Amino acid sequence: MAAWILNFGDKPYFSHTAIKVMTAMKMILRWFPHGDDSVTLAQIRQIPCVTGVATCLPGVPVGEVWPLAMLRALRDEIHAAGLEMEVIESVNVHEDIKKGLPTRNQYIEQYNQTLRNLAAVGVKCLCYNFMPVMDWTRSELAHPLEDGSTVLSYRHEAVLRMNPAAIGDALLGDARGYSMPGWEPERLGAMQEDMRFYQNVSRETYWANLQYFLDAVVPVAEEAGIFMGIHPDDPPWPLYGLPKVITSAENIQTFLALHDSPNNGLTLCTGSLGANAANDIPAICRTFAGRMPFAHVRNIRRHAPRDFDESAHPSACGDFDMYAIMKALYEGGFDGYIRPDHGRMIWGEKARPGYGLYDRALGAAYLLGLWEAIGKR
Ligand code: CS2
Ligand code: MN
Repeated sequence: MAAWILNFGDKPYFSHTAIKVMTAMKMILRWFPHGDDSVTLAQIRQIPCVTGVATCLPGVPVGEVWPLAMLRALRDEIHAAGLEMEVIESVNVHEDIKKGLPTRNQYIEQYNQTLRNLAAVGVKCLCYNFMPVMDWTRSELAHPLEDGSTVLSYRHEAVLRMNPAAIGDALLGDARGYSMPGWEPERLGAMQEDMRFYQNVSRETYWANLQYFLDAVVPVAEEAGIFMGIHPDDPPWPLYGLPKVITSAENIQTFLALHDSPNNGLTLCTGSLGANAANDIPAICRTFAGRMPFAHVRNIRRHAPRDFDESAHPSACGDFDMYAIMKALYEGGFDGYIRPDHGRMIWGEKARPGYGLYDRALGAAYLLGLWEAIGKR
């Protein structure tokens, strides 16, 4: 475990706890089991150099222990297809934990048991988020681009005009029958009440609730050998008066310091953090690469400070310099898992919005090409 020092703004950022997840980066793809995905493991196996999947047990209600027998069966299915199951995305955090209710202790214990069960089937990295009420937000799931493809898009005014439950209904209606992670039907039912609850929760209290969670789960993750990576808030700006935490380099630094452990890290999501043009993604990669077990790398095109479309992965197709991002990860010593993130829907594919095979395969190949070229300079 290397000690490392990096400059963060004018303050040096020092940590004894840079992680060593693996000896080399691994390219993976997100995949949903139990028939909840149009993409097969056999197809993923044929994308050059993709070694595994980030997956989940979508049927287990939020807060309950993920059963060992189901995890074993899932691992065996993935291994039989010639792929690894080293990354889980996501074990969602029960709303009572985020709200700081007395009942949180029981859900935290169950979270810890899930961590132990994940370790028992060889999982090394866990992606989760701490967004109140809703996971990611978009105004449209099939926004047409000039090339005839469709993408997820976000228009701030349109989002403000809709109430969150209506967004949930609209998103599920456009999801072709696939589950939309983060917009589970049980969440939608409780949404109005949850929204009201958070109007009286300050950011300070919310940070304290996050710290309480970390203090309870990170020691278990350490024992289990699991690297946890929190996913940034998507989009990274205030919405509906809800507290937001993982939105900027400063907040990432605050978060990592809440519980300083190699097992308490960040899932980089370029598309989430980068929606705010003030976030310098290559700088964030250089600064925190040692605390990132997992990276979601995709591109977006901004149309206004708070309006954007997701785009194809190459730099030329969006606002990000993907070479600079991958170079910063490489030079920062990143040795975790990378996946292409949401892709366009192309070539007539009918898949879960954002999670088709074709454009994500193009994304993986492009990112691997950049990585190889950077390594050979
Ligand atoms: C998002 C999230 O990164 C993504 O693909 O769409 O659903 C993400 O998986 C979660 O926020 C991670 O917990
Ligand atoms: Mn992401």
